[in-house]
Amino acid sequence: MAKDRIFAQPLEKIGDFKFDENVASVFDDMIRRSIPIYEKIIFMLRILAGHYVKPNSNCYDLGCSLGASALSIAGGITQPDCKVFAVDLSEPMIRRCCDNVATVKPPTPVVVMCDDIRNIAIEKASMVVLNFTLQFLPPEDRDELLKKIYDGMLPGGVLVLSEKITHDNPVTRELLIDIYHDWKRSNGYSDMEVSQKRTALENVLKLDTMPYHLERLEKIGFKDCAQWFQCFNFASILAFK
Ligand code: GEK
Repeated sequence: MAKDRIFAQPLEKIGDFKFDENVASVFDDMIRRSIPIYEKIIFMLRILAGHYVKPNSNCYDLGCSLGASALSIAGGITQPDCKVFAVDLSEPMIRRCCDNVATVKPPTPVVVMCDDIRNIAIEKASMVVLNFTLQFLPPEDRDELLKKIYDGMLPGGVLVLSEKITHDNPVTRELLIDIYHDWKRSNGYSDMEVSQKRTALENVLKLDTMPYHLERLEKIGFKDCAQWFQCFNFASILAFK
C-alpha cells in the first residue's frame, strides 16, 4: 500500500483538497490512518448487506473512491438478482475502483460509474451507503440528495450515512478534534501534515452536528434512525425507509 506523504513537506500555498491522481494513489493508506472507524465500518457493511439486501434489488455506494464499501456489500449479499452501483466523480479513483472490482470478482455484480451522485437515478434500492461522502457536497445540495435516496429506496431498505461531525458546544468540539489529532500523530502523521491537511480541507469539508443529521433524516421520512458508531468526531448512522 503506497504511503500518504502528500502533506509531509512544507507547502508554499495550500490549495483546496482534491480527489486527484496524487490522492487516489495513496488513498487506501490515507483513509485508514485518517478515519478511526473506517475499517470497522467497511467490515460491517458486509454483515448489513447480508441482513438487509432483498432479492432483485439494487445497492448504491455513493462516493465509492476505490470501491471498498461496494466490494464489502457485494461480498455480503446472499440474495439473487442484485446489483451494486459504485459511483464517484473522481476519474483517478474510478480507474482504480474498476481494477479492484476486476481483481476481486465479487459474487454479485458491481457496476462502476464515473458520475456526480447528484445526477444519477436511485431505483429499487435496498441498501444505500454514503460512507464519508455527504460532507463533501455543498450544504445546500444535501437535503435534495437525501430525498432522492429516500424516494428510490424500497420499504425496509437501509441507508448507512457515515460522516465527520461537528459539535455546537465549542469545548466538546475542540476536545474531540484535539484527541483526534493525537490519534493521527500516533498513526505516523507529523504536526505539519496534520495542520496542512486541516487547512486544505477547511473550505471543502462543511460539517453538520449529529442532532442536525438525525433531524434532517427524520424530516425527509426516514424512520428508526440510530447512531451505530462513533469515535472522536467521526460517526455513522443507520436510517430505514
Ligand atoms: C469508502 N466511500 O472508501 N459525486 C460523486 N462522488 C463524489 C462527489 C460527488 N458529488 N463529491 C465527492 N465525491 C469511500 C470513501 S471519500 C471520503 C469516500 C474521504 C467522492 C470523492 O471523489 C471521494 O472519492 C469520495 O466522495 C469521498 O468507503 O476521503 O474522507
